[in-house]
Amino acid sequence: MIKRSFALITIAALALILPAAGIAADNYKKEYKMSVVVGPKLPWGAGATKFADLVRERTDGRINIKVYTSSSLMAGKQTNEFLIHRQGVADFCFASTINWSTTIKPLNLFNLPFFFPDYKALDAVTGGEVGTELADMLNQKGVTLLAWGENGFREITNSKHAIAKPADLEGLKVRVVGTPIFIDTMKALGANPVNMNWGDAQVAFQQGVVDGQENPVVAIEIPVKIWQFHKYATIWRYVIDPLMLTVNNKAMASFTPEDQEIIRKAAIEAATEQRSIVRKGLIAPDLSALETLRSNGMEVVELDETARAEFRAKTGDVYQKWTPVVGEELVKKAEAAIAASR
Ligand code: X2X
Repeated sequence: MIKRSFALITIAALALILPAAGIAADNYKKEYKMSVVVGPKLPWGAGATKFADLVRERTDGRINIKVYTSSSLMAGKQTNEFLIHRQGVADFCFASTINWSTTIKPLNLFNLPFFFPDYKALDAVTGGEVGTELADMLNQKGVTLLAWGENGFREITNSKHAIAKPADLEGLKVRVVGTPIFIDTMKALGANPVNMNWGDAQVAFQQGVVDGQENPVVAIEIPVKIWQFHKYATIWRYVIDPLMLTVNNKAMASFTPEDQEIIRKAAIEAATEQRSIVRKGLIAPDLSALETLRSNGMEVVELDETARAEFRAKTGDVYQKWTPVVGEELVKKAEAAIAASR
């Protein structure tokens, strides 16, 4: 009897030890890959580097993450990022919801035109039930959302004239990401959208192949010195672009629980810092980021709520068409969270 229970305990102990041996740190890869669409100097790319550095330091070099910037893991095609992440080509990503929304339709929530009024509304949505549901959805598709970072509210710039009312967009050739809802929104506003990857877009601005573009002020427009190409900016907050710091589930499961914890904490730290960097100068009373555009010669139009409502009305059909694609329930929950944040 004693012998038998001893044997059982031994088997039980082995059962505990053996799977753990499968995730010993000696089995780690020499390099883990992290994908980022933009260059290393932008706050978005710098946030990824910060995360990789924190993980390397805190794991004493056990987990070595190399950041592949400028869409290099997907040969420039930014809308393929989720696919290569899911396949494990990229173990980690610091990714825009826009670039993944072609594959994961509910992420178009953030692309609904004139849906999010401000940062408070955004935080209420990502930090609440909707954020959790989106994280669960990603998890089912094979990736873990570690933290929300931010690209920001996307503001339009162009080389032709100031945009203060929808009619001002008529016929303007505007570069957008290759994501269908952006084409619908720009067409609804009377513009002539052209889709292009970010790498090609910067050359297109330079050569004047397009008249305009839309991107966040602090995260993109200031670092790329958009005033070199465009004289007019309109602050219209038409869509919000959160970033997701993620890890492939298989890669995550290959790390020890201690290292997983280090990864989770580092992600929250790096993404939170990145988010505060890109919001700086964009929230009244500190609107210094808009001053930076002006001091570089740009004419900046800030839409008030009445003017913004006109643009929103013009894109009503886009909202109608895309709500079922996102999911009626999810849109309703987001609307409730936004209303509660007022
Ligand atoms: O391509 C863009 O405009 C960028 C860099 O903002 C995104 O990846 C969504």
